[in-house]
Amino acid sequence: MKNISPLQKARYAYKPVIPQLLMKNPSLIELKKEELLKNEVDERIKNEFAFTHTTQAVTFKDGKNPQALKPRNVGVLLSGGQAPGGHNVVAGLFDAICESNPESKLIGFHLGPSGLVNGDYEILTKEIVDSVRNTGGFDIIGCGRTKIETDEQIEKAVSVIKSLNLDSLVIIGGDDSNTNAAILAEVFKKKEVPCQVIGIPKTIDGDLKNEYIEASFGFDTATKFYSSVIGSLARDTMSSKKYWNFVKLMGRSASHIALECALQIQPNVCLIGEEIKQKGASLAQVIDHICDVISKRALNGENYGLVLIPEGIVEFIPETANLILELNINWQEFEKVYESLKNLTEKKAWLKDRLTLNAFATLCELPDEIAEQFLALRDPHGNIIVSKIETEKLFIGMIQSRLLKMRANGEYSGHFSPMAFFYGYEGRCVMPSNFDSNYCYALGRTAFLLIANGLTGYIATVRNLEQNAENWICGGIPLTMMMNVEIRKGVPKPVIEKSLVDLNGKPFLEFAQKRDEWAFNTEYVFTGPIQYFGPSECCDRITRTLQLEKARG
Ligand code: FBP
Repeated sequence: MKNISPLQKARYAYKPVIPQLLMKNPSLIELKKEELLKNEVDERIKNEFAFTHTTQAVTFKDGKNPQALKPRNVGVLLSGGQAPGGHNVVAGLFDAICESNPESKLIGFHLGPSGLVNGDYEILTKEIVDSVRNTGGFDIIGCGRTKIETDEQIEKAVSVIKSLNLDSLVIIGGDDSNTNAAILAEVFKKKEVPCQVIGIPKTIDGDLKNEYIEASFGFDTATKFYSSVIGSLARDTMSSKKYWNFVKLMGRSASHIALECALQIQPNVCLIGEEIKQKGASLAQVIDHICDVISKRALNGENYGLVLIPEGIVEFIPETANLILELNINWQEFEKVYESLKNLTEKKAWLKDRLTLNAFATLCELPDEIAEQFLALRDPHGNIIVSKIETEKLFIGMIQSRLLKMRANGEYSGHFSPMAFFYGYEGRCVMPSNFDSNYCYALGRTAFLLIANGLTGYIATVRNLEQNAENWICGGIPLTMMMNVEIRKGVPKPVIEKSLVDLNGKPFLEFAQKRDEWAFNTEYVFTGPIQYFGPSECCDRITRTLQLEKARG
C-alpha cells in the first residue's frame, strides 16, 4: 500500500459541509428559475450565441426531477492551471452522478481539453475518486491549456463525444476556459450534438469573479498558503534585521493575490498593478516609491523589509505595458520566424522596425535575461507568460542603482541586502482549506444538478460564501451573461471578462488606508499554516477580500 501522511489520511475522511438541500438525491431537487437583471447584452453576443444565450439564472428547491434518474455518461476535464480543490469538484460530481443512477459513468479526459480532442480518457471509479478527496492537485486526470478552437479540433472532439455517447461535459477552468466552454456549448447545439456543457469557476488568481460569481475556487487556499510562508519570511528578517525581501506573487494580470496577502500580512510595500495603471506611474516612479520607503526605514535603523509584487505588474506599468501591447500586435508574424531567430540580438533586429521607438527603447533598457523573458513563446490563448518574467530581480537591480545615486547625493546611508522570491506554483496544489474543500464539493454537485435539469452553456455558482456553508445558495448562470466584447488578436470577440482589482472596492480601500502605517511601522501579522482541524475561527476563516466585499454598508 502507498505511504500516506496522517494528515492526508485524515483529509480523506473529511466530509465537506454543504447546504442540506444539495446533499439530497438529485431526483428530489427541482430548478427555481430567476430572471437576471442585466438588461443590456451586446448584439454580437446574442448573434454568436444564438442557440445558447439566455438571461435565465437558476437556483434549486425541494421537488421532483425524474430526469435525474436516467443513466448518463458525463465527461470532465481540468483546463488551465492547477488550483486547490479541483479534486473535490470531481468528487462532488461523481457522488451526485452515482446517487442518481449507479449505472452512470464519469469519464475523465486526460491533460485538459487535449484529452477530449485526442480521445485520451479514463472512467473514474469510486476507488480513484476516494483516493483524492480533499487533496490538492489535479493529478487525478491531469490538466492542460489547449484551446479547442479550430474546425478540426471541434470535429475530433465531436467524434470522441459521439463514440463515448457522452451526454454532458463539465469544464473546470478560468475565464478563457469558460469562454471556450460557452463556445463548445453553442457549437454542440448548432450541430445538434446532444452534449450539454457546464463550466466551473476555477483559478487561484481570483480574477474570475463578477456580480454572479463571488470567488473562484483555489484563491482561498493559495492566498492562505502564500501568507503563511511570507509571514515566516517577514519574521525571519525581523529577527536578523538584515534583508529586504522582494516577493513576486502569482496572479497573472490581476493583483488580487498580492492584495489579499497584503491584507493578511501587512507588508511594508505592496504594489497593485491596477493602481499603477490608473496613476500612469512610470517604472522609475515605482522604483522611487520603493526607495523612499527603504531610505526612510533606514533612518530608523531598519534596514530590512518586505515588498510584495504581483506577477502581472508588467502589464500595468506604462512602458512595459506598451511593449507587451506592441509585441501582441506583431506576435502572429513574430511567432512564424521565432525558431529561426537564434539569439536576442537577432530577435531585437527583427523587431526594431516593427516596434515604435519608445517600445523598442524599453526592450533595449531591460537586462538581457528579462528581455528574453518578454520575448518568450506565449501560452495557447496568446497570453504573455508573466510567471516567467523575473520582475522581482528587475526591480532589485533598478533599486540598487537608484540607492547608489541616492547615497552619492547624501539621501541614503543604510545597508541594502535584497533577496528575491517567487511564490506561485507551490501554492496551486496545496491541500484545499476547509473553505475550498466545501466550496468545490458543492460546485461539483451543483454541476450535476444543472446537467440533470437539461441546461447547457451555464456555469455552476455558489453564493452567500461569507456565510456558513449550510446557508450557501447554489445554482447556475448562463456563461454568456458574463461576457463582454473585447479585441482579441485584432478581432472583436465575446469573452468572459477578467476581473481586475477594483480601486473603489472595499479590499483596495482598506489597504490604501493602512499602507503608510505598514510601510514605516513594522506591523507584520503572522497567519500561520492553514488549519484543517480545530477552532472554527482558525479553520473556517474566509479571505479578507471576501469578508470586505460582502460586508454590508
Ligand atoms: P489559470 O488562470 O488557468 O487558473 O492559471 C493561473 C496561473 O496559475 C497564473 O497565476 C500563472 O500566471 C499561470 O497560471 C502559469 O501558467 P503555467 O502553469 O502554464 O505556467
